[in-house]
Amino acid sequence: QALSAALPHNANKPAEYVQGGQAMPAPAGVHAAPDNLDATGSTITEDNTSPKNGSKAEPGNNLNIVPLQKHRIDSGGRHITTNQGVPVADNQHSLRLGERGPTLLEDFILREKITHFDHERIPERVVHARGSAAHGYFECTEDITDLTRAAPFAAVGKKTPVFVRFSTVAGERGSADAVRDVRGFAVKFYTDEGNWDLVGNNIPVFFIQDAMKFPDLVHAVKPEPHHAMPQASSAHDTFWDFIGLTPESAHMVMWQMSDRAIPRSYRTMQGFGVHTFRFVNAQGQATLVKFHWSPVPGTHSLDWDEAVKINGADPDFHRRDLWEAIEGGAFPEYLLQIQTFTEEQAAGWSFDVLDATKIVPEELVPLRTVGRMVLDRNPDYFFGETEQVAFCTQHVVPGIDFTNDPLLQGRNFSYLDTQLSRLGGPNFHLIPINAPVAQVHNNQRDGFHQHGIFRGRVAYDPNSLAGGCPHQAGAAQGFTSFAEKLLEQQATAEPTKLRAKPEKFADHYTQAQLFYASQSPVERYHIARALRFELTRVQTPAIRERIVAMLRNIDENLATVVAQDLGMTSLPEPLPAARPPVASPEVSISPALSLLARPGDGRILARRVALLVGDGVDGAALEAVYQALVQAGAVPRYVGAKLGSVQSSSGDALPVEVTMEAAPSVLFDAVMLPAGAGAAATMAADGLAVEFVQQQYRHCKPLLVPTGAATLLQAAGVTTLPEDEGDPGLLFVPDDQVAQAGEEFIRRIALHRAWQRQTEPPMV
Ligand code: HDD
Repeated sequence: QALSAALPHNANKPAEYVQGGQAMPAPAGVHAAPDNLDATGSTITEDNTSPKNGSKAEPGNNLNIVPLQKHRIDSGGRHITTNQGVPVADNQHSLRLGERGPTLLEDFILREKITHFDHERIPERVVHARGSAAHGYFECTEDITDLTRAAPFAAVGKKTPVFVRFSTVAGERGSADAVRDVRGFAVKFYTDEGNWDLVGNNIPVFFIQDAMKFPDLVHAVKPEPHHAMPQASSAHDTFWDFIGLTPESAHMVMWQMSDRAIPRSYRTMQGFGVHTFRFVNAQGQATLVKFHWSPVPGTHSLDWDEAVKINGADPDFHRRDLWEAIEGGAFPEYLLQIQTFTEEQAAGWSFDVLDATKIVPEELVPLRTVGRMVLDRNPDYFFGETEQVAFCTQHVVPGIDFTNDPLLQGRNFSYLDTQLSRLGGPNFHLIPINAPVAQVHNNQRDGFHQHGIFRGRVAYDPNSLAGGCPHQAGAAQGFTSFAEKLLEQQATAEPTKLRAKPEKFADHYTQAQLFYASQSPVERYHIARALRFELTRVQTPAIRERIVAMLRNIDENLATVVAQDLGMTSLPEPLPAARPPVASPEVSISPALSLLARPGDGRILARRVALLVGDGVDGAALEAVYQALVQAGAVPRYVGAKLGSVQSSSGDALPVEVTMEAAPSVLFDAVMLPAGAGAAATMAADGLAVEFVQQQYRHCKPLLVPTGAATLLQAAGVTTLPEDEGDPGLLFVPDDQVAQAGEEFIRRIALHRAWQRQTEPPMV
């Protein structure tokens, strides 16, 4: 019973999850499925047709990407055919001259099959190759039509379908998920006025200020070209060489060394548009805007020691988490928050809003929530959707416009360009996942893999032969670039062609200082530890020293700690700063920059909880805690030494769902030690169980400890119990009260981690 309650549920794919002909109900507390879903789920029928061919997507009623439906293929009940639709009688044997003779060239079935296979790889993305994606919708929750005419914000309650791809940056397509890296957060809005791609990251700033440097940055962080190592890691000489010689990266490096770079889940990280963009309203008035995605479950990260081990235990950790959360109905949800300001306001600030290495502190311009995004459907086909989706920063819609941020301007060239080689030509917009919901009409023709069958003899504009169609939309309906006037001071210094940047860009340290100063003590410790790890792997002492010299411009204490950790006997001189930090910045402490500032909504949806079991456990107590966790939307698992079942103290069989060997400690967010002194004593003699508890403790996770299980805790080396010092992650419960402990355990799990437990070196 317990198991069936936890079975995967996805209201958007009723065809896959039916019981007795009925879609399974969503567990309590999760989002209800959108109400206008296509009842056929993922199953294609012959009469599925695409509204794209005929009608325009109805404004405000484009919740589902209905056009994708016609491309979904189910082969249930069908026979194999060739790509020409010819039924294949035998798919096991090639055509040969006698049983022991040569294979015949005539075998077109074999040749077609092998040829297709030989060509089934495409180039991986040059960066962000490793990623995972999901469908969902964006819902506008506040009227901002005074700021923008962009279609997703046309009315409160309007829903726009989205496809979101999360990624790491440096690793190759098959690399591990839990590496220390920036995460991509790319959102494609299928608006009824065309596609808008907001191609952001989980960090609000970037390493460089000008797109001109991007190939160098990427070459520095990717595996070194002579031996192609290391994979998916910035901990090597070329990366830190580049950083030490590129002081504008100082602010970003603080973020990258923080726990932001090892998120617990794609569901628990923020997203940022990074650049300053422009909103334009129906009257043509513009406002500058920064975009933030804030996860409803809060911002949570891993511990580095844990992340390293996860990459061995489950390299697909984040991909699996996203997939399972959606299948289980715990739909990832983010608020869209904006910061808006005028050119004049921005001109008065000590930093330049065109500089992608700077944030606009929330204390200076507060966040305003204008919408929410819910991811409620997994892709059907990884390659067809997640791999072939093509995000381009230049995909904007009326109401959204660019600024002159030199990084953004360069990106606007790069993304379309890269798709040409990645997806094989200029028609990648016809690949179903990239095709807009809005109709496409223009005079662009031909190219590899053209799908359209254009009618008529006119493919030019202006024309009279087709009545002038398709015709220009005009400023009221069509996209018009904002008629930007350069600010007075820029306009008077007569514009000339030059390769240079504005003066404020030269301040590289004020906001790096702001970030570091705003971190909690444990976050600062983790930054120092990350720098130690990365620089210890750097082989060239001069590169390490240059980084410490850079750190001295950020925080003297941080520089000292890192230098000591690297065995340096003296501190190098600080790097010369191109411009001294701002004497009195607008904001010098920003609590919002700490991960702890966003603890979440207190729910523990999709959190994985291990309940250790062995012979003699108190089955009734376990079952009660298990059910409480299921009710809270978590994913409990009975974890034991071997599959099968254990015998509870009352003689019942309790299923072992996973083993400690196949699903070690790092794959769980919390653990309940065995309820029952006998079971605990047996486990105390099992190295795997001891290690399981030890690592839960070391990684600061919540532990529910029935008093009878103290032996196992001690065997794990947890001898000085910090319960008296208020460790909120340690919950001791008398053996006879375990059955009632579920609720309290859930509260502790919602706190995520008891970081105060961490010692240097680790206590266990
Ligand atoms: Fe980029 C992919 C985010 C700077 C050039 N980038 C890519 C993706 C994300 C970002 C999330 C993966 C999209 C997906 O899931 O398919 N990139 C950023 C952010 C940046 C940034 C937030 C700084 C603010 N990127 C940047 C610059 C350039 C590029 C300055 C080039 C001048 N990025 C690319 C690319 C990629 C890409 C080469 C590789 C694959 C792709 O575009 O589709 O064009």
